[in-house]
Parts: sequence; structure tokens; C-alpha cells
Amino acid sequence: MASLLTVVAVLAVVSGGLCEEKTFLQRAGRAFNSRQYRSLLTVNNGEKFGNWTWPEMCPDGFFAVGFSVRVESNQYGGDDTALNGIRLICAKDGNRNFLYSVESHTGYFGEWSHPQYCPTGVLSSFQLRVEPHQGLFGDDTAVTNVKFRCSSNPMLEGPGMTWGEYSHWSNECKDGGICGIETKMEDYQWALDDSSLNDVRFHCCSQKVR
Ligand SMILES: [Ca+2]
Ligand SMILES: [Ca+2]
Repeated sequence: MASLLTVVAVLAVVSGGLCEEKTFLQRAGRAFNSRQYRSLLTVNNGEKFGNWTWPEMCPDGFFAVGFSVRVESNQYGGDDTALNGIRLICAKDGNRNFLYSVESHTGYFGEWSHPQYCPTGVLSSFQLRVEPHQGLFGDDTAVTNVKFRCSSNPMLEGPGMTWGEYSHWSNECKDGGICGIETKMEDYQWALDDSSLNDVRFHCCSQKVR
């Protein structure tokens, strides 16, 4: 009996290890942009530089369950950009071993953070922290951080910068969850003042539509 239990324990360890190694995570890009969505979640404190770029959607049946951010550290006297991008991680039916990511157009500065996940459920609303325009000779950064609320209620805050203020919470995506992203991005300014990410909006998909 002892040897049988040992075998079971060894098998459990081995299969656990294999599952971790087999986690599938692939960028979806624009491959699933024909997915139907119900609404766009927006906030009203986005900055004015740049243009809306392109949407990227999780595949049908997938919803965002986590995210990471690309953030440039404090450049002090140099040109700061703070948040450069947000990457949504999409899962289907709570299976966290088979994932896609979407991010729309992201900026060129900083490092991607470790992903943060809802313990259960999906991302359902967000707040954006934005530093207002710093004037003609100031150093603009625009979006500096983001928070998401999970459908299971926990709130996740990115490891962004503390400049500026948070918006109100966006509308809540009920009976489904966040399923896509589109960024408003200032083009690279060469030797001038970069702000990178200026605003973001998220697609809200219903659980039922396939
Ligand atoms: Ca600076
Ligand atoms: Ca700047």
C-alpha cells in the first residue's frame, strides 16, 4: 500500500510538472477581430496625443482573466513615458493552461511586468491613471497606470507610475467580460517629448454569443 501511494504521489508531481510546461500562450494579434462584442468600456480622462490604433480581440469563448503592463521606469530629468502598453491574457472556461494575449499597438519603452490574474472569474471593469498635459515645455507621460476589477470582485492594480489621478470606474461588463483592447498611442517623437500610451478602451463580450 505504501508503495502504491508513493507511485500515486510521484505521478501527481510528474503530471503537475508537465502541465506547467505545457501552458500554451500565444499572441492572438488581429486574427479574431471579427468577434462580436456588446459594448466598449471607456473612461473620460484619456489624453489628447496620438490616434486610436487597432483593436485586438480574444478568440470566441475566451475572456480576459489577467494582464500585464509595459512600464518605463522614472527617467528623472530625461523624457518619461510611464505606461506604454497593456497586454490582456485570455482564457476559456477557466482553463489557465491554454491562453491567448492581445495588446493592440504598444509603445517602445520599458519592460513588461509579471502577469497578474483574477483568482477566479474575468476582468469586468477598469480605471485609468493619467497625468494631465504638462504644457509646452513639460514632460508628458499621459497614461501612468491601470486598475481592473474582477467579476469575482478583487481589484488588480498594475505596477505603473504614480503621476496623475485615476478616472472613475468604467461601466461594468456583466454576464461576460472584457474580451478585447484598443489603444490610443502617440507616434514616436524622435528627439521630442514622448508620451506613448494616451488612452485605452476595452471590448465587452457576452458569455452567450459565440
Ligand atoms: Ca522626466
Ligand atoms: Ca515624456
